[in-house]
Amino acid sequence: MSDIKIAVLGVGIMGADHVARITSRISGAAVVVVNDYLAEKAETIAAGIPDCRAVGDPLDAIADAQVDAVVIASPGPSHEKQLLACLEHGKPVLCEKPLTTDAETSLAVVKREAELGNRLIQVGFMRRFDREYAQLKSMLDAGEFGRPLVLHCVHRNPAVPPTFDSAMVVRDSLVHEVDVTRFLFDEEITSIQIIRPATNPGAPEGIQDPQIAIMRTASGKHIDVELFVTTGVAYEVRTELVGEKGSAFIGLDVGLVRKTATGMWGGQITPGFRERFGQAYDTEFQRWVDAVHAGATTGDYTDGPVAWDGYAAAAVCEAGVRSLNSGEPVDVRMVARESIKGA
Ligand code: ISE
Repeated sequence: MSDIKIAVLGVGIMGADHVARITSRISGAAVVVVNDYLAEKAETIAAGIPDCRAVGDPLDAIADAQVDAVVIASPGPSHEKQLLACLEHGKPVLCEKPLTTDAETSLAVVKREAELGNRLIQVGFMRRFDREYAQLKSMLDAGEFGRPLVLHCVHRNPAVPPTFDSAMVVRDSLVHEVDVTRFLFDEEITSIQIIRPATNPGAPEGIQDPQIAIMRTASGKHIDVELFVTTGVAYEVRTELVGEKGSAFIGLDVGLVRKTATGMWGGQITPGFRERFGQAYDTEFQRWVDAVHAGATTGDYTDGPVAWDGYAAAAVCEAGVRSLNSGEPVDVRMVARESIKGA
């Protein structure tokens, strides 16, 4: 079977990482086109890959006759236009979160995909492919904890880019726990409250950090999340699930533990999400490429979270940002999935 020829749009930290992943760690695909708003960056990356070109306009890259499938790793505000172009050209696409920047435009993308018939859009919620999350999900589905009741989560970053603001803590970081909740519990989140504790004196001026999110699902399950994105220490993502017959904890992330003659014991911290979720990204991409190969016969070019999951996450985050401003619990406004045939 010949390789799927991929265009990668956006070669910042994540996009460049995906180029390296497709080129050297997964099988069945090759990067043939790269695009970035910084043309020089795209040209440098293309020059390092055999038979790869830099293309200046992302819409030309999508339309390119040589391109079979697209990876969108460009900034969120470009996603809507690029996704719609992928749909119009019938090209399968793996889109980094967010699907689009708001629920309304995400819904428009969901509807357009449904109208056209084929399932072409997969969203890059990579935690679903992490070994520990996947194991937790299968144990939960096998009934090992009985009915799940509560999820306690911690999401800490050592630092964030200077452009980060309080709403981005919700849209960029909490969005992963939103997806994890929907993935584990198989139900929608119906309300969210963001609590603003005393802020970290070390956080950049004006950013509310830490934040505590409290969410509730349709059947009344409780989720709490500590978000703290300027700890100055390590990348830490932990999740504890509590059910009627037991609990489980993932994300200890300890690796090798050593003891030294100084009387200390310990290991190494994980610096960032690329290290913590490297295996998850590799698995996500391999499964997506395999699904794209299979899609010609099935009409489904995805194996993971789809456009609907991107829309649902956007709707929860939108309510989260409203709560961040008011301090009150806010109900999530979403259309019913059944109201869109094929969503
Ligand atoms: C970042 O954008 C990500 O997507 C990471 O997975 C997340 O952990 C981090 O908090 C975000 O800033």
